[in-house]
Amino acid sequence: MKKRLLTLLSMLFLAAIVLVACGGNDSPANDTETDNGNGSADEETSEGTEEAVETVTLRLAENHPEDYPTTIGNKEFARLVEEKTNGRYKIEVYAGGQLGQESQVLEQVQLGTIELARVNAIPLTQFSDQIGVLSMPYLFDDEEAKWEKLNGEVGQDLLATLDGSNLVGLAFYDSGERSFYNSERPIRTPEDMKGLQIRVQSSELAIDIVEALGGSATPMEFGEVYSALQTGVIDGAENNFPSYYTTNHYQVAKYFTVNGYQGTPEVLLASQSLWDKLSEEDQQIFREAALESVAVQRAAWAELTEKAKNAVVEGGSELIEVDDITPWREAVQPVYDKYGAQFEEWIERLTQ
Ligand code: GTR
Repeated sequence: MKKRLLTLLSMLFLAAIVLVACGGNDSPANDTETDNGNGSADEETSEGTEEAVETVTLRLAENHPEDYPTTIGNKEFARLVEEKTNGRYKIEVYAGGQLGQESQVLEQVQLGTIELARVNAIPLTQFSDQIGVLSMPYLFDDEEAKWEKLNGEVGQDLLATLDGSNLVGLAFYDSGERSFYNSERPIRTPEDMKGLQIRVQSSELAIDIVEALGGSATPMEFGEVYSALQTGVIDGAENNFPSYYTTNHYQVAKYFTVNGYQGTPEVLLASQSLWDKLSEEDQQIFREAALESVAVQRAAWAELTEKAKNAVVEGGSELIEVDDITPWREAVQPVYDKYGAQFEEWIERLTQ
């Protein structure tokens, strides 16, 4: 009996030795590479330390040039994320539409092949039936009150309406007010819009607004507007002073009607697939960094708006000031008839 037990014990001992010898690679001590799969993981090991600090590099798509206010905001966001995560995350900003036009970028962010992007809120109306409230004509009349809301709880709740679309909204950036411009004639009242082919962003709401004002709406990518104006495919478009200036649209459509009909902001977005890979703490850091970058973006916005307004006038643009917006407000009433009920709760929360 004793002998049998001894034989059994020695067999077990031998088996244990064999197991240790073969299975060694699975031991965590040998696991030198930690791939958490977020973006491209360039492993940067700080020399001299035993632990490998991995830097995950993420791409952020931006369709404006390097020194445009949104790009300045993106870079501040990137700086803050890098600082707050002690270099675990590095965000590279691809300005000037290098990663594609806005709608392509949105698709890629949804797929997770681009991790971050700054886009305008209008194209997002395709993915949230609530966020369009921000593009309702003549909705805001107090800029600072608007920004208090957008930077606060209402803003975060509105961004959360993107849930389920594979997009995660982090913060809003300033985009001032949009007005109409064209190459044909000065527009003073909605009647003057009749018969004009006006480019809009891709959104049913944007089309509805132009049609309510009597124009013909042509959805088109931002990057195609300059040549469409130049060749006469369209007569006009609408945007804020900084975009009108930096795209050189003012050189091919000189009549700018200052009717600030829409105050749609910009949005800083993350892909859902990136988001799901971040720890809760890191998600918090990304949100905080996005919100903290808003002040820098808005300061740059105010500066460029002033500069752009002067520059387009110097460049030959004619600014048509609209003193009385009553006829414009009245003309967009059909838009309120169509969307008013849908947005009721948000209109209240944003404007009261
Ligand atoms: C700009 C905005 C861009 C783009 C563009 C457009 O104001 O910053 O992201 O949406 O308008 O009209 O397409």
